[in-house]
Amino acid sequence: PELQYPPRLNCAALLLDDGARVHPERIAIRGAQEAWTYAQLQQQVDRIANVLRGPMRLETGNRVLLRGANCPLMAACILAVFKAGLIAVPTMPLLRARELGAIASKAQVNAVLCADSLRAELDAAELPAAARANTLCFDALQAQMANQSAHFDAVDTAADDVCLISFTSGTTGIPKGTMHFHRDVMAICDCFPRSVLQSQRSDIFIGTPPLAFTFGLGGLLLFPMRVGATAVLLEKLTPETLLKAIETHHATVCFTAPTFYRQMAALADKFDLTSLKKSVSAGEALPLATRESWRQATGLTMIDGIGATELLHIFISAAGDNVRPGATGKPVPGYQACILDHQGNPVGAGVTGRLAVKGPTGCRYLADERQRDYVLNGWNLTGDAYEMDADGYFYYRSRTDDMIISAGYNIAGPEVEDVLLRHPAVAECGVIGRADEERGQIVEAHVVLRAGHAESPALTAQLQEFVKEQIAPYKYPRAIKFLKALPRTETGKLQRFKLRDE
Ligand code: 3UK
Repeated sequence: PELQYPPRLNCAALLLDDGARVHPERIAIRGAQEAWTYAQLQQQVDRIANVLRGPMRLETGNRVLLRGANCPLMAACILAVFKAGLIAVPTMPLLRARELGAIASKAQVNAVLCADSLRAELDAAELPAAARANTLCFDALQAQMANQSAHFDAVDTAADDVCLISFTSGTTGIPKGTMHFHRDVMAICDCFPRSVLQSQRSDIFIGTPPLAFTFGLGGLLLFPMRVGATAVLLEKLTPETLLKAIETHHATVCFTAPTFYRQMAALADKFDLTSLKKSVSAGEALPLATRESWRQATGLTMIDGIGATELLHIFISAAGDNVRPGATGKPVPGYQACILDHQGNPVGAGVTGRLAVKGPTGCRYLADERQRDYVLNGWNLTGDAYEMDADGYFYYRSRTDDMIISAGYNIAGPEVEDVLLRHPAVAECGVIGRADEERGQIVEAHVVLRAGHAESPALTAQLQEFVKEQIAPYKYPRAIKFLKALPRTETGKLQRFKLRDE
């Protein structure tokens, strides 16, 4: 892909102002109530930018903490921060006061824009005094917008000025801030959506990931804008309401996590999903069982893609006929990937090792103490154990830290999960290693049963047999625990550390 950008670049000027000039009347964003054309979105964004640079007195490079569920105004706030030459620090809607305080102080935020419904946790958070004094809730923001001009000239920023500080959702619970430039925003729009997704102007994007998560920021705002398509931004979606919304809005592209697709597959026959052409799964490994049930329910070949906050978006993926069962895919054009051993040397095909990635959007941590762990000679180490086949397809095994070592065998939890998910009684499951005197670790499965099934010693034995029949018997779960629900992050990731701590 052509990833050369001019040295002076404001990503909002390119995404928004170009769109508003070329196709002002196309619908840019639909919310629960409103629908904004590109021209209307531009006016909203410009009014917010005028509030930021006028009454809020912010200066180029200042940082703005953003807090809101997916809705048109939240999208406009993010774009306004970019356009005004400021730095967006989006925060996940479910974060608590303590986490918000940590982010505000780590990112040294100068101001806050916050949805009124998410105000309580913000009020309880410890914020830098200047940011506290410069906090606007959406109601107050809208009142101020009315007094501002609907025109704002994009601030002339450098392509490598930081415009976004994104915090990792943290399967470990400790959020890390990562910095991204204006050109990184353009680069993700010009990689995965062009070569793998092949998005078009006629597309209608929908899905669940929050705009505060770069999976959602790209998939539900930046990618549609890059091609003049429409983004549907809805909050509090459930598998059922997302299916309904796909039907109502005639959505063509869906972005969500594997666990959502699993639940949607079971309900899909109640909805008209014929508009849907592409479904993208990311955030955690897509079990083959989920890929297959989604295909049975909708006829669609899921587009799996691995992305990371550190690298901004998806860097290995495959679509359509290029999908190979069990593999995430190949490096997205623009990116390179390889597998390294513990010394940092490349390993051959069929050997599991550490995934290393290079591309236009490398990791830059805000506090650089972890930089050396993530980036080695320009290669980004994502913390994932992967394997490559002779044709260059990449197969996910587990997080590097989550590999289970039992009686000398390496066992990847997700492989055992994929088998368990094929059992008719199993709705969700998570497999971890539990410390064991004799074997070092044993495989322990945490299972959520489907409605109509009850736990029993007989079912436990049946599940264990089921695994032994399909994969090497030493991988079977020696312990099985039944839960009502699995602990997950707001981004759909299983929190294995919580299963281990139980
Ligand atoms: C895991 C996957 C297997 C993997 C993300 C798309 O998830 C995103 O970013 P995070 O920083 O987490 C990164 C880690 O999540 N992962 C993500 N996708 C997959 N594992 N298969 C997948 N398809 O461990 C990775 O290192 O929260 C995803 C776009 C933007 C993102 N930020």
